[in-house]
Parts: sequence; C-alpha cells; structure tokens
Amino acid sequence: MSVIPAMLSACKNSPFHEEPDAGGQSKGRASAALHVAASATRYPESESIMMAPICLVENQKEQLTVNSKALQILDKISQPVVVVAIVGIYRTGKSYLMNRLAGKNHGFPLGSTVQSETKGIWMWCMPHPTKPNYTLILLDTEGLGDVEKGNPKNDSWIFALAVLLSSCFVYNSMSTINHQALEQLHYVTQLTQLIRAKSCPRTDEVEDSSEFVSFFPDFIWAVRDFTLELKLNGHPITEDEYLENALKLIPGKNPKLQNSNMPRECIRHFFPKRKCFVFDRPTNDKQYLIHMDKLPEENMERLFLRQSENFCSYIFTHAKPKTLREGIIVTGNRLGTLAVTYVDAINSGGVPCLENAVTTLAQRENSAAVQRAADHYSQQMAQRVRFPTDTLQELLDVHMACEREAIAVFMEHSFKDENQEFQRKLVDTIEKKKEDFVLQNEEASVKYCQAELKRLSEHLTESILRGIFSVPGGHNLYLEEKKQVEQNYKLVPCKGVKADKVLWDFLQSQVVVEESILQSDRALTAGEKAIAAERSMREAAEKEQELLRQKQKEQQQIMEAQQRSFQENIAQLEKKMEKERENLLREHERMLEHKLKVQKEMLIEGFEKKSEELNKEIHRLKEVIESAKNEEPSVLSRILDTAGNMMIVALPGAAKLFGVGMKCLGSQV
Ligand SMILES: Nc1nc2c(ncn2[C@@H]2O[C@H](COP(=O)(O)OP(=O)(O)OP(=O)(O)O)[C@@H](O)[C@H]2O)c(=O)[nH]1
Ligand SMILES: [Mg+2]
Repeated sequence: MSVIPAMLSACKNSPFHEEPDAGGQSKGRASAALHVAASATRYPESESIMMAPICLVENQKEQLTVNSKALQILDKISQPVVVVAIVGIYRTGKSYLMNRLAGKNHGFPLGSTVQSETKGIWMWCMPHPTKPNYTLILLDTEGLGDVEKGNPKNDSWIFALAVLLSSCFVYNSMSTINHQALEQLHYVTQLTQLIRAKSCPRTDEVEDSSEFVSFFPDFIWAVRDFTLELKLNGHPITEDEYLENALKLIPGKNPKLQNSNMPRECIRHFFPKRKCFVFDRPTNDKQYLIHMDKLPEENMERLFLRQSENFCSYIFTHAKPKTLREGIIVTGNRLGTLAVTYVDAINSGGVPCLENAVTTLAQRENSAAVQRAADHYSQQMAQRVRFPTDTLQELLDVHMACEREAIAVFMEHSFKDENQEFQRKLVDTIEKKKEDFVLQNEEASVKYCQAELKRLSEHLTESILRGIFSVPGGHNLYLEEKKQVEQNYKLVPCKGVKADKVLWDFLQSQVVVEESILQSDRALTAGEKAIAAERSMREAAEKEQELLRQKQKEQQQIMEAQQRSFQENIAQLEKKMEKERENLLREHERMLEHKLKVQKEMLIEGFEKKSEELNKEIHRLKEVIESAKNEEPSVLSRILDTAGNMMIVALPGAAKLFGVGMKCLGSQV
C-alpha cells in the first residue's frame, strides 16, 4: 500500500492541518498534511519546533554564515535525521517540490518573477511520516547559475554543502537530461576540490575522492516539465533506465561532449545509489504555472499529481537516515555541528573535511558521553544501595553492576575515542564516585552502630558513674554487664561494615575504667588481678587481629572489584572495536563492490582506459580488505594492552600498585 493514502486518512487530526504558514496564509490541502498526520503525539520533539522553514546557511554578499536560530532548533533534535536536499538551476520549481514533500502549499517561498527567490540554504524539520523516532529535514537551496550573482564559486559551495549535509540529494532540472543539463551539473565535477574525506590524504596517488562513495548521499534526479515519451529504440524504459542511459559516456573527441562526460563520470563514481523521477507540467494554465502555490489540487494535471505522489512516497520510504563514515548516526544536533564545522572551514579559506568534522563531533559528544555515563552510575547507585550495607562486598556488587551499565552508556554515546581519552576519564570519575560511596557507607554504619551501642551501654555507663562496681566482686559484675552489652550489640541487625570497629573503639574506651575497677576490687588477690589483666589484654589483641584481617579482606575485595572493573572496561572496549572493525570492513567492501561495478560498466561501454584507471583504487581497496580480514588477534590485543595501561594510569591510588596484575588480566580477556 502506498504510504500516502494511509497518511491522508489520518491527516484530519493533524495540528499542522490548518496552521498558518510562513507567509501567514492558512491552507489545508488534502494531501498537505501527509507527513505530520500520524505523528501528532509520537514526535513531540520536532513537531513543536517548526511551523515554517528557517534559513540554515545565510548567503549574504557571498559570505556564508550559519543562522544561530536554526542551530538552536537543531540542537533540540536528538533523533536521527533523514535529510533531503534539493539543488539545481534557479527558477526550476525546487522550492515548490520541497513544499510538496512537506505536504504544504506554502512554506519555502516561491518566486514568480525571473529573479531567483531562495537565498542560501533553508531548512524545515518535521516528524518523519513513516519512520517513528526519526526527524525529516528538508533543505531547500539557492538556485544555481543566477546571472545576477557575482561569484560563481558561491554556487559551488552551496552545492557541496548540500551534498555534505544530506542523506538524499535531489538534483532538479527542467525538461530533459541532455548535454545541456549535464553541463549545468558541472558542480559535481568540482567536488573533488571542494570536499575532503581525510584530513591528511594518503601520499600514494589514489585520490581522496575515491572515499566519497562511503559518505555521500543517495542521488535523485528530478526532471520537471518532462514532456517526452519514455522510450528507447522503440522500447518503453523506466525513469531509472532513462537516467542510466543518459549517464553513459559518449565516445568522441568533441570538447562539448567531453565536458558533459565529466559530470556523468563523477555521478557514477560518487553516487552508487541513483534514482530518477520525471514530472509532467503541473498545469497548462500559464497563469497558474507562475503561481503554483495558488493552484488548487483539483486543477492540477492528474499525471503530475501521481508522479509527485510517487516521488514523495519513495522519499518517505527509501531516503536513508544520515550517517557519517563507519555508521556514525547523525542526529539533529550533530547536523548543526556539522553545518558549523563545514561553513567555518569554507570561511577560513579551507575545504570542508569529513574526518575533521567527525573529530569535532567526537570531541563535543564524548565528554557529554562521559557525563551521561557517570550520571547513570550515580543515579543507579543512589537507587539501588541502602546505607549501610551489611558487607563491603554487597556494596561492591551493586557498584559493579552499575558500572557495567555506565560503561555501556558511554560506549553507546561515544565514538572515535582516540587513545581511550574519554573512557579513561570515565574510569577515573567512577572510581572517585565509588570511593565516595564506600565512605558514605562507612559513615552510615559508624553513625548507626555508635547510636545503638550508646543505647545498649547506657545502663553500664550509669552503673560505673554510680560506683556500683566499686565493691568487692565488682570487677566480675562489670565483666558480666559488659559481656551482656556485647551480646546485645551482636543481635542488632544491619549494623554495616563498621560494626566491629565501633565495638572495638567502645571496648578501648573502657580499658582505663576496667583497669581501675579491677585494681580496686578487694575480693581479688594480686595474682588473680594479674591473670584477669592478662586475659583482658589477650582478648583485646585477638580482637585487634580480627579487625586487621577484616581490613585486609576488604582491601582484597576492593582490589578485586577494580580488577573486574578493568576487565569490564576492556571487554566492552573490545566489543566496540570489533564492531567498528566490522563496520569499516563492510564499508570498504561496499566501496569495492561499487568500484568493480563501475569498472565493468566502463569496459562494456568501450572505455577500456577509464576502466583501467580504476585498477589502482580497486587494488588498494582489496589490500585494505585483505589486511583487515587477516588482522591477527594480536593486533587487537596490542591495542587493548595499550588501552589497559592507560586505564591503569587513570585509576587512583592503590589500584596502580596492582597495575601489573591487572594488565595481565587484560590480556586474558
Ligand atoms: N513550469 C513549471 N513551473 C513551476 C513548477 N513548479 C513550480 N513552478 C513555478 O516556477 C516558479 C519558480 O518556482 P520555485 O519553486 O520558486 O523555483 P526555485 O527553483 O525554488 O527558484 P529559486 O529559489 O529562485 O532557485 C514559480 O512561479 C512556480 O509557480 C513546475 O513543475 N513547472
Ligand atoms: Mg527556491
């Protein structure tokens, strides 16, 4: 079933249905509310944000700037985004087509005169009509080739930015895909000078642009006012076949042909996924044609309506979410950062570079990922721990569970964490937080135990003050009462980790009193007193030993917890690195597949030399893939070992002493 009828049926309830547009006009065209229809409650994020488009990249006096208001809007969008950009010669109905995608008659302003209308890059964010939890972002761009413009370089930047920011790139042109249309698309041939994949391109001669295919958007050619029959050599062909046929290289030395071959080649090299849509003239009424925004749907050509429905439906279903290399997902706020990074690069006379943009994103987001993970740890600990815990191990078990989750949160939200710089920060932060929890746990135990002991020893203290034990046989009486206090104390539940220490302190505080009671007890001989004193000292020494053993046990437990924390960090890091490696491998395999396809096609089309030219790239890709596949496990373990060393350095205090042991554990993971 087409997505459009399904959405139409739901559109009545859409809050967008009768909303005023940018120009203040209120319209509710039947097919208008397509994208918002089913989403009123599901996508509050972008829905509440944009009733009309806003300028994202301003282009004034040929100076590009990113609009801070647009950035604020993007900043609030944490959903992944599907970004559709439209680019093409000025005055060719681009803004109108974007409005159709938005399901509106008005939005991106249309111009009816010969002067170009849209300036810079405009943006409209809305809930994705068919992908829950995704935001659809439409980018309408300034028309290319306006003779009134002074500097054509500006057009090239708009073109390059649209490629860099979108996941679906619509090239819009009029009437047919002929030489002229292809010559007009010369911007695509400049991309190699305007975009860099790597910050330091390789020194071998394989061009940086060979990597474009791994992060470029899908390509759609929209042919407007198309009045021809889709037939080739007497046989009907599809729109896609029409495009592919038009992209075939034309043999011959004629410079004009050669010129139009260049964009053909570039499109085939850079955009593996291509699609074509032809559109009839929307109406034959010239007056309406000039003011398409005022043309009622019922007066439009049926064929045009069907074609634009197909186009919208294809985009809603197939336009992919925006990703950077190695599967890094672009959210609204990341798109804002990308726009700023690219425009900054252009303004500083440089070239927008994907790798640099990813680094900028990573710097910004990895520290947020540390914060998010640390917050998760604190929240979960606060929720799950009741102070004081019975044993230290009990606290450490909860700590380990919370830490595992926190590391997972970090892994999910971080990327390109070079040298585990941010993971180490997390290790350090959690370690400090854990120490704090251990301390809190001890304090709670001390407080509770002291209160309980005070309560239980009240009678004993009073008896001492009242001289009850200053009688013959008083020492025995005192010992019995003290023993009773100890026994009662033992029965108190949930005393926590400091139970014995608090009792020990109490007993120590009794030593002087006990000694004086013993010495003043006239019922005892000097020998008996000496025996009693010795017994008391022996008992105290035993208790002290016991306390020491307990402390050592706790230290051992803390160390084991650190070892496990270290193992957990390494294990999750290894999993992530393995996944990243697989992503990279898949990306390279896709690149290779595409290059081989282009090479084969060139050969079939009789362009042997061009086919051979691809050998170098293909060879390099094969090498990269082979070496990634055959990568020894030792390489990963070496990386993990280095990461392990770094993390040990990040661990505070005692853990460092056990670093060597922990490192060995790391290599066992
Ligand atoms: N012939 C024809 N005219 C159209 C079509 N769509 C829109 N128009 C008209 O073409 C004129 C320009 O439309 P826009 O959508 O503003 O074109 P644009 O490509 O965005 O123009 P710039 O922003 O100046 O580059 C308006 O008068 C529209 O009414 C179409 O499919 N065919
Ligand atoms: Mg426009």
